[in-house]
Amino acid sequence: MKKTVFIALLILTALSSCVPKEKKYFLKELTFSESITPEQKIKLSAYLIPTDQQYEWQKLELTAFIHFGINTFTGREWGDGKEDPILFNPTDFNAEQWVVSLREAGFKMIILTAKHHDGFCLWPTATTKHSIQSSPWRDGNGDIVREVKNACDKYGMKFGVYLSPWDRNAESYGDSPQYNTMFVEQLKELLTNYGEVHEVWFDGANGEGPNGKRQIYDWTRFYHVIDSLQPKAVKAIMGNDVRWVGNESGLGRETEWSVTPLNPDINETIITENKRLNINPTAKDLGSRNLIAEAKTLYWYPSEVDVSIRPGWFYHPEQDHQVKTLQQLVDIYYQSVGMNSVLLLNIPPDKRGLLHEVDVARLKELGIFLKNTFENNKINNGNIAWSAKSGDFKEFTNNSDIINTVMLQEDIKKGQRVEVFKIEGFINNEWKKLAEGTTIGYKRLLKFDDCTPSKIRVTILETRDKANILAVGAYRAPAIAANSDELNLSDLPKDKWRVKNNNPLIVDLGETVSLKGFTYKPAVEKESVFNYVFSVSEDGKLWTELKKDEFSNIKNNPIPQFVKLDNNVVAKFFRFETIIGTDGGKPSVTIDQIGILTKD
Ligand code: FUL
Repeated sequence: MKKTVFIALLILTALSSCVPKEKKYFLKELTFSESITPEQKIKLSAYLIPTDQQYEWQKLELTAFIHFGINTFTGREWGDGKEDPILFNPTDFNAEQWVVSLREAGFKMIILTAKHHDGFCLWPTATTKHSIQSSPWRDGNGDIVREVKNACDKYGMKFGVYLSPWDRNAESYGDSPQYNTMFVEQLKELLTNYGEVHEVWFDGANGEGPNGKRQIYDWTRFYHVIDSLQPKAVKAIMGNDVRWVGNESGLGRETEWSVTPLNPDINETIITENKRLNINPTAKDLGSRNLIAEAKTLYWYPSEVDVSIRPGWFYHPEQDHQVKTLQQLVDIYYQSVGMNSVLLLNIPPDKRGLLHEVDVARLKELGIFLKNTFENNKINNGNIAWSAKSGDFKEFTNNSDIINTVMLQEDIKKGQRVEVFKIEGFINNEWKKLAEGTTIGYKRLLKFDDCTPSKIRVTILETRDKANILAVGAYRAPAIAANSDELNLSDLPKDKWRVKNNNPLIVDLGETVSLKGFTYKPAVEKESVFNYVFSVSEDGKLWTELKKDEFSNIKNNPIPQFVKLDNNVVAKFFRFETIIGTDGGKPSVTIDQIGILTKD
């Protein structure tokens, strides 16, 4: 009997929350009582809202990632932790140069890789010798974290830290309690000695493979350290405030819900629940009605789009001509900031300790583009908030200006609600559809061809509860000149190549060449090669092994891989053997995926 009364009370509490008049909001997390209907769940989900930290973070829109460390000096993407700290020696380090370029481009925060997977610490730490204290830079007395933080403070830039949980150097890694204590010490150093920190980024990567060390992280303890030392900071990726968008290519989702049953896999309950719902950060659907109907708990867990301005996360001189074009950056901006996400764009400093000239120039172009596009809202009264039931619309007059972009914002402090909307323009006395979409959230940007409507009409077609529209904007983005630099993946044409064996791939090049390296292009939607051996031969009988290595980070960032050899090698045959793939298999490779480099 008592139990029945209790359940009834629970249901009543949940249902009373469905009454909008009460304006009962749920901060960051909402657990449904059992036996409420899917419709009621949807209505409640409309009242889930971000914490202050999450809201402040979302408003930054543009955050810069800085991958800098021992890999900058070895040319690798993932160091193995055995690198000699002596290699770390930037010749012209200047954190202010980074901050000034980034600030001009519109960035509001910088996240620095204080420690990447190689375990090399960019600050003097008491936890390991594997740090800049053991490097020749500033005779071991330097502190990169301090200098970056000082530069950020000087120019009003917020500061965040990336501290890799996976550590290939720490001896204790894999001995869970001991390593967790070391990791907590590292966190404490970073979060007590450098002033305010606004984001702590925990990478999910762990490339140890099936036979590697297994570390069981104490996430609850890590979270507690952050929350108590830096209450304004958001915890990202393996943290439960900010979600990884699910790829490293700069692609947001057309339908992007910040309200989702997904949380990072940090404890058994969450892992089991994510499995039951068949969701993970790469899933296409993280917030549909069907998913919510199945969910027990929902979180405010907004997406962050991390992508590098170059193919790699670290600086490699051979990628100087592969810095993303302005068009690519602008597309990324529309697909991230314009799709209810924060853009975390990586700009890796070079061996001098400076952002490279090409990157600086590109940042400048991006800053100018964004300013030129978004500084003038062409419609009137776009900044007056309004609310809408499904089917409601609002019109805005345009002062005869050409437009090609519309911006919509929901007031996410009152939840995320809009499910379908359309935008029309009044052109030659009739309404024409300019764009349509699903979610809005914090910000939605939509592009269409240049036109000059005398007014535009925004219709909220479906919404989970009364939608709160904060702002509407219409803009003219300037045209961007086309750039057709195609990436060369092979210096040798393949018409003379003869495949001698498929797995491992053995190829007769048809001529003897002086080989300088090779390329590997991951196949689309197929398992990629992770560990490989590359060998060559002059006669197809006697083989020389040239490289036995890994394509670091290829799983999350499946871009063409360039492998340069230390010395030229004469060869008529090559053999490419997969040791293990990114999913533990042994994927075969075709000649379409391999290129041979013979030029500098
Ligand atoms: C990945 C890492 O493995 C990459 O090296 C890089 O740091 C990227 C941001 O996250 O998971």
